[in-house]
Amino acid sequence: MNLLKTALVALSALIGSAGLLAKGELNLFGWSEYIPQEVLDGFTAETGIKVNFETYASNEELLSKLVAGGSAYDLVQPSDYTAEVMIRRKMLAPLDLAKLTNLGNIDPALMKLPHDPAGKYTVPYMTGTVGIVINTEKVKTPVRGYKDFFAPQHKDRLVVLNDNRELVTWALYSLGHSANDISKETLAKARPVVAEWVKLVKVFDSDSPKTALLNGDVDLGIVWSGEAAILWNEDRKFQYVLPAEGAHQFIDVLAIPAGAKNQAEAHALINYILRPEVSKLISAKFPYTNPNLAARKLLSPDELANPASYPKEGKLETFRDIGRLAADIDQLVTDLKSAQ
Ligand code: N2P
Repeated sequence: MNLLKTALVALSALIGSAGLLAKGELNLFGWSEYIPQEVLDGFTAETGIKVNFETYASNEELLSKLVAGGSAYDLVQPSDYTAEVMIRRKMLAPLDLAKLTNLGNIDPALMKLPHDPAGKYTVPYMTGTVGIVINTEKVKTPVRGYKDFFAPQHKDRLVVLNDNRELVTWALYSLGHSANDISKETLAKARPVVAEWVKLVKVFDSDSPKTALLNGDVDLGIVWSGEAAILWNEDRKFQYVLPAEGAHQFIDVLAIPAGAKNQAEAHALINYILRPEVSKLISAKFPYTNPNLAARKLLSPDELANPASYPKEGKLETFRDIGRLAADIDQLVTDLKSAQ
């Protein structure tokens, strides 16, 4: 027995010295088109920690995968309001802030917000807005808000996010409500508006809505600001407008699911992402609004002047946890889309 043990120790030392033994790993579940692979590769090269990376395209997809269990994620990337849901349902592990030595780089104005008032569970990753992109070579009439966007003459010329909460919020804004004014009554008012709108849309896409605009399939979009920023960098004909009625501002965060097996590794990746030079790489590839003030100092004047990444003005609101009404929203949009 002892001999066997000695042999095993010798064998693992041999594998370890040959660099064959993994120095840990972690399972990351993040938004698609948001975390550059080169950042994960850089982390692995430095730490030896392997990152298994899966992606999703909506907060609802993240939540349902986590609730279904089975997949053992160590690091996830919810939006503010979904982190709020997860904290309420005790789905997140408290962070060990002592391990996050680079946390001071984050804009203090984005810490301890209502979704995580004690700042115990979440670290801002990127923030952004949801707004209108217009191909100004194709669209000559002014488009200032949702009502202009969803005009009958734009039928089959539109791409919008494939996101139920977003779609219903735009309808609420067009009716004069604010983003979180969600009740059975306001949803009943939003329903006929959404019913008309879905008939006009050509493409629903949350992963890469820029693609339909770039290849000329559509002339207008309602997209995440980072997608609009990429379009602006490609061609100045793509203009970004924050809808006059009101626009959604999101703060997407990094968080560790309760019971995650590889929490030390997850903390290491969060702290790596918080480094200014790493965060700068994220901005270069996915030009959202960087909450890391030390990283922002490293961005070029051109990056900071991108009107989609760093909008100058806008009537912005964040989403809140709306409890069971989230299921009503999903039902409403699913019904209306399937009636198509
Ligand atoms: C990235 C999606 C970004 C953010 N593809 C949505 N909150």
